[in-house]
Amino acid sequence: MSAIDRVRILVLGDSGVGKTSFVHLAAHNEPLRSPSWTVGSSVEVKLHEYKEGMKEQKTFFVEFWDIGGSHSHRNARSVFYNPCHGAILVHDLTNGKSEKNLHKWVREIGKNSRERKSSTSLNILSNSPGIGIDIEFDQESYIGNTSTIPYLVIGTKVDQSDDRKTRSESVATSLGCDEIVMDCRQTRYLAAGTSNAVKLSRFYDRAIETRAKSHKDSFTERFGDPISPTLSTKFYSPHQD
Ligand SMILES: Nc1nc2c(ncn2[C@@H]2O[C@H](COP(=O)(O)OP(=O)(O)OP(=O)(O)O)[C@@H](O)[C@H]2O)c(=O)[nH]1
Ligand SMILES: [Mg+2]
Repeated sequence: MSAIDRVRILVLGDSGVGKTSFVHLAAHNEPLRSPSWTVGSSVEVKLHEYKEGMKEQKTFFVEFWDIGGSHSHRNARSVFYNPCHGAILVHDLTNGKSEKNLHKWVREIGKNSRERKSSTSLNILSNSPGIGIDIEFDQESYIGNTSTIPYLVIGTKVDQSDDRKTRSESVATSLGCDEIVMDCRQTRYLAAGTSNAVKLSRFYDRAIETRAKSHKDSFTERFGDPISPTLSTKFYSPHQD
């Protein structure tokens, strides 16, 4: 039997927003009654069918790397960031600051990615109502990551929030990704067939494609592109008429 491939998803956001609660629900299909504060990171795994029902269908392990959000542990977190095939950004709908802070988490991914090049300052998310933020960050790695890894934004504690749509959509819109608004203590928010379940499944599929692409890129880096003109000429021209 062949081994099942794994895809690695980072779950990021401020302390107390509900990352561990979300991951538990997504991985076990049942709510976590009394989560404790995550120190460092914890990993949960679930099986996912890539492109279910299609001829490309294949089973993968999705690894959720649930990173403790405490500010005091930020320096120790970098060890968890590589490799990263996708990121779930979690904020608490009752705490607007946790949404604004998502830009810091995106920046942490950028800072800890492999490629570090020129530094610059850009105004990211500035088109979003209420979250115009100037950020000093590593432009190449930020852009590299935003363009190469998929994101999903989760707004938690919808059961306690009145102000749902405008806040939760803005970061997701800026990143060009889907969003899910939910109560992490209720199974029905991720039930099979719901639009949330479809968004999650689509996100896992994108992460799997990102992983496949990064594997192909590192192969190409080491051995060259197997279908590049150079290789074609070298290996096939002697057999041509
Ligand atoms: N009402 C409500 N409470 C929630 C929801 N999600 C999480 N909680 C509660 O919020 C608290 C913090 O949740 P955690 O899942 O531990 O948060 P975390 O983001 O993992 O926090 P750190 O591990 O410190 O980074 C817990 O008491 C959860 O039960 C939700 O959707 N609604
Ligand atoms: Mg936690």
